[in-house]
Amino acid sequence: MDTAKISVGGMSCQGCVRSVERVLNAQDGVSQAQVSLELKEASVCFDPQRVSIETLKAAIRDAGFEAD
Ligand code: 9UX
Repeated sequence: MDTAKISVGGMSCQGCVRSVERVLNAQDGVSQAQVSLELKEASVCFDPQRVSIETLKAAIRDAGFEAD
C-alpha cells in the first residue's frame, strides 16, 4: 500500500469532506481515505497495482471538487 496526499479544492464544510471521503473510499484499490477541510488535503492509502493517483484525482473532480 502507498499513501498519497492529494490537494483538494472547493470544499466548504464537513459535508463536502464526507462526499470526498465517500468517493475515494468507493474506488477499487483504496483501503482508507481521510480528508481534512483545514489542510484542504486528502490522505489516501491505496494499492498502486489496482488504482492510480490520476484515477483518484479524476474521481474527486467528478464529484465536483478540484484535485492537484
Ligand atoms: Mo456543505 Mo459542500 O452544506 O457542497 S456539503 S458546502
